[in-house]
Amino acid sequence: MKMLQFENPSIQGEIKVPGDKSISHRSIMFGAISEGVTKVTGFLKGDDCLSTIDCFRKMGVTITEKDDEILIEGRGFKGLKEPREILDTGNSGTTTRLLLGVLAGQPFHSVITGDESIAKRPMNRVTVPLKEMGATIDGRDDGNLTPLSVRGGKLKSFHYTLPVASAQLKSALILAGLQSEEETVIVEPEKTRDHTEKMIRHFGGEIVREGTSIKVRGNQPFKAKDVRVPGDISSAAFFLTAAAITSNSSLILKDVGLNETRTGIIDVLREMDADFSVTLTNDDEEPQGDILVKSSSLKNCEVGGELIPRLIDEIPIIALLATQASGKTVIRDAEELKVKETNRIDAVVEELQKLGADITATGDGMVINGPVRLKGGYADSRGDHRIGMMLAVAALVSEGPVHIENADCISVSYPTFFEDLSLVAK
Ligand code: SPQ
Repeated sequence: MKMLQFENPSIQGEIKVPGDKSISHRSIMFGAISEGVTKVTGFLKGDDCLSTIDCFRKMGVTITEKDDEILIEGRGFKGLKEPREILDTGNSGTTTRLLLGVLAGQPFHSVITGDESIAKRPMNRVTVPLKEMGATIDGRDDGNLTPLSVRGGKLKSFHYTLPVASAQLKSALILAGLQSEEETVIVEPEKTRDHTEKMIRHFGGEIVREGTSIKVRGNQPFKAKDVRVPGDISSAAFFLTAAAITSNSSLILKDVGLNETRTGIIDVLREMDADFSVTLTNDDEEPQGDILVKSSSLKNCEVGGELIPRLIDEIPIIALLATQASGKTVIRDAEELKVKETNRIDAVVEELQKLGADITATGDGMVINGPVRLKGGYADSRGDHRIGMMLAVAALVSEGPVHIENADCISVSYPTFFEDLSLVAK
């Protein structure tokens, strides 16, 4: 149990949040399927990304750590080996789903499993289309739940409209499509994070986007190329909120990733009248910049539609932000929250209610009335890193202490979160 108590705190100074989780996973995967050695800087050494490293090592890829760099000795898609052991994806949905796409095209047998939370997350969104492409996949609940066994094979040409806006599903199908003899066409209902597409181009491959449809050819050679991972905007979101909701705060977040498919939180901060500014420091394929954020007088907003995929992981912290804003904030079109590490609609609403927030669940989101001075109390991360960090930030605006059950899970995406919080909370 972690106890946090602050007396009129302000958030001051400068921090650099750890590397982007989505890009870190993909840097290992693309490094592994390329020819040559890829050097990754800024890699997130959180449990989730370490699970990805572990799985690729089990398929014969040499991955080493040198100072702050990760070196991947790529083997190409054709050089991956049948793993002797079970591939353990831990708590990581990204590892599980993207790996299924890789394994679908591999002419060997493998078994994937993860932790208790992964065992509840739906995999049929990925396994059903991968089976249609030609892979043999089985598991609990007719191939929906882990452990899953995969025998990959020759994959055929495929045209698929995604039933949900999911970057993991899109990426799994792209990774399978890259191993097919023919072309794969994927249509997204809404644009989701495009790190996989950017990685393909970065490693010398081709992928074409026309409106909502994405076309990719199989059998493309990839050449190793160093990757710089920017700071994770999903991690930065906790500190952006911390500074905006406390008095006398002024915080600089350095080198935060600003890929436009991920910056929905910036749009929400603007909509809520937050006092912040962004300075672009690197304008390459994965742009990054510094964000200065100050204490803010916040107003309510509406979050829904196409914005949802651009901030899906930030909704727990946006809910907290809304408790400190004047008026009624409505979050809608976010049913996907129900199949994350926890049911994040229930978890956010029930845990924030315990601390004294005026928040109600709806079928596809939540409604929050503010501003409310939180009381503090006992709450539970439920094993979900983003709920754990949201509760820790809630302690900054609570009268009494906040006790967080299961705070250890934060290490999946932000191992140094509490150190960084104590560094800037004055
Ligand atoms: O990897 P995991 O556990 O699914 O992580 C989460 C998170 O909060 O860190 C979701 F629970 O992020 C997903 C995100 O929600 C990471 C991701 C990606 O890297 O492709 C895409 C999103 O998931 P989805 O299901 O919308 O594709």
